Amino acid sequence: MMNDIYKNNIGDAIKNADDIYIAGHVNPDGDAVGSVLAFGLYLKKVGKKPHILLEDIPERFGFFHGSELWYKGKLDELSPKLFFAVDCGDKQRLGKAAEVFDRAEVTYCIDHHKTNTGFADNNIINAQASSASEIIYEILSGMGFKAENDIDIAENIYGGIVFDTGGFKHNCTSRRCHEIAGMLVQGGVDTTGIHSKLLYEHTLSQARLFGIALSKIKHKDNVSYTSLTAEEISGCGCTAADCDGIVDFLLNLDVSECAVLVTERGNNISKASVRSKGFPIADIVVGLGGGGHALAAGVSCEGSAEEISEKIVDLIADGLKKWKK
Ligand SMILES: [Mn+2]
Repeated sequence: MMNDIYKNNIGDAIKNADDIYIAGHVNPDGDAVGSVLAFGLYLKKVGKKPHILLEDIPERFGFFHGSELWYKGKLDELSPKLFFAVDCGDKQRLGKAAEVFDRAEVTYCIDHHKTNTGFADNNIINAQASSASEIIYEILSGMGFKAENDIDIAENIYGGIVFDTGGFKHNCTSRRCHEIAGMLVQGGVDTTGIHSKLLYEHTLSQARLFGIALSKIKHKDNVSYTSLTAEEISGCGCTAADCDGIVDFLLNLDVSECAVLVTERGNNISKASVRSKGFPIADIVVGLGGGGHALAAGVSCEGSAEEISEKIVDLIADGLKKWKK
C-alpha cells in the first residue's frame, strides 16, 4: 500500500504544463543528480519538455542518463509555469536556480532532509526516506513507472540511492529502500558498475588530496577532523567535489564518534561536512545556518578552513559530551 506522504497531485500538475523545470542542490551529489535526471527522463517519456537546472557535475557521475536535458539558456528571463526542487532542504540550496523558483507559477519540493523548511507551494517530504531518489521512485511508481520498462530511469534512481546510503550502509537504509533496490535490480540495473563508479573509483589527483587531508588529521574528544585550503585542493588538480569520502574515512576511525572536514571554497567561504556515528548533529549544524540529516550535515561559513574547523569541532565535542552524560 502506498505511503500517505506520497499522495500528490503531480500527475495533474504535469498534465497542465509543457515545459517543466527541475532543479537540485548546489554542488550536486549523486542523489541530486540521480533524482533530478530520473524525474526528467520520466517527464520526457510522457511527452513533456523537461529542463534540468543543475550545476556541472563531476566526471564520475557521467554514467547517469539524461545529460541532454540540461537547460543551457539564461536564467534571467525564465518564468516557468511548473518548477520542481528536488533533494533541497531550503531555497538557498537551489543556488542560482532560486530566482527562477521565485518566479515560477507553481512549485513543488520533493525531499528527504529532516531540516526541510517546506518552502514550496507543494511539499512532498519524507525524512524517513534514504534519498530523494527513493521518493522519486515512489512517486513515479504511483504514475505507472516500472524498472524493467525503463532501465535508464531505473539506473538513475538506483545510483541516487546507492550514493545517499553509502552503498546500503547508512542508517537511512530501510527495508523499503532494499525492496525498491530489489525491484530496480530485477529490472536489470548495472549494480556493480554503479557501485564502483559512485563509491570506489578515485582519480590519482583525489588520492593525492586524500593524502594531504589525512596527513593533517586532528583529534579532540572523539571528534576527528581535518581541513583543506583552496590552494591544497587546486594544487592537486581537484575541485570541492573531489573531497567526497574524506569525512567518511575520518568517521570510520575506531576512535571517532564524530568527524568534521572543512574545505575552503574561495571568497573566504569554508564548507564544513559533519558526520556522526550516533550523536545527532543536525541541530548544531542548523544553528550555524546549515542543514542536513541527524548523522550527516553540512554548513558554509565565512572564515578560513582552520578557523571554521576549530569553531565547529568545539561545538560538536561539547554537544557530544553532554549527549553521552
Ligand atoms: Mn539526498
